[in-house]
Amino acid sequence: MKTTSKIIKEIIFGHVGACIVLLCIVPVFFTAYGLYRGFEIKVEQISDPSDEEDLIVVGFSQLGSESGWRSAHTASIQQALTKDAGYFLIFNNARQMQDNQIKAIRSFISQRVDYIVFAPVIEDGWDTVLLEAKNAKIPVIVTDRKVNVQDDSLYTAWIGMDAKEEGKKAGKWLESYLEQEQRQTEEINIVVLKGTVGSTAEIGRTKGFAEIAARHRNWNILESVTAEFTANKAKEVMRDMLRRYPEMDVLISQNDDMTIGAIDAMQEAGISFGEEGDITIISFDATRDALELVKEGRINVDVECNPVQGTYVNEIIQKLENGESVQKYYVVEEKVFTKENVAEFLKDRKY
Ligand code: GYE
Repeated sequence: MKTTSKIIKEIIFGHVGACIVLLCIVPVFFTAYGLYRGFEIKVEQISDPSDEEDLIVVGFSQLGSESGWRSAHTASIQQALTKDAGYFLIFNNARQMQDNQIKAIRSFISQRVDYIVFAPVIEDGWDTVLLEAKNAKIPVIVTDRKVNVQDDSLYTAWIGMDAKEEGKKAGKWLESYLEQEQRQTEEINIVVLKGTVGSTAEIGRTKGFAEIAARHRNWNILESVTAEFTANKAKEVMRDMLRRYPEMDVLISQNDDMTIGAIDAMQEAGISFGEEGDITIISFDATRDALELVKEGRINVDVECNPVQGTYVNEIIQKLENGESVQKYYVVEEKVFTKENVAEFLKDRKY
């Protein structure tokens, strides 16, 4: 018969023994398994090169996600440079900061990507980092906004819009609208919501409109304020301008998101706008949401800016891959939308 103390000893030593055995076996097992897995991975890499090795590696630095237009632009690049089309796309969102874009480009260089695609937040300040890309022999494709560099050979190609022409189109529309309304001699008070200062869209749209405005002594630009291309900021700025300028006749808003923010502020203040209202609205981009408002006559005119640029990027890369030469500048096609012509385009508008 076992004594109580024997039973206790057996339990303790039995479990301790089992624990010791387990403690010895488990690490041995995992080490062996780890070695086996490691070995397996190595073998896989050597004997069966992964698909990625055949893909064209593209680093894409997007400047941010401030607007509906920007989402459409990002989607267009992502939809063109897919794995099925032969690409491995590394995406980076710089959240409106040039420094972040410079860091992203440097990281693409150190990863030795095949191509760098980027949408620069502002025009200035790219010479150094683009020279680094050039020295690393990585072609750079600039999309959307422009870069202002000393040496144009720092990038291979640019795809984007004619922002100055867009500004002119806005001015010319206002010219003919006022004529039609027989208000050519009336004093016309204008406020401008500008986009990101120093960006191509802001520089071009401002210059283009100013060129037309210069022909009219009765056009009075009361103030131009940046709202950074965002709806929230525009609502804030517009609230303030409506208080300060009760005489406002025309709002020029350099993108649709800001227009939508400004409309919120006008509604809040009980001020009428659009075809039937007191304030004439001129917008840019022509995204779906804004075109709905054009259709309703709440935005008078929307000057299109085309974000569908991914197909061009793909075409350029394919040509370069085949050793063909590419154009330096590609300008996308753009229209002007009013209540009269918007319906036929709205039905196919994806963004
Ligand atoms: O108009 C605006 C944006 O650079 C053309 O950037 C682009 C502009 C576009 O976020 O909505």
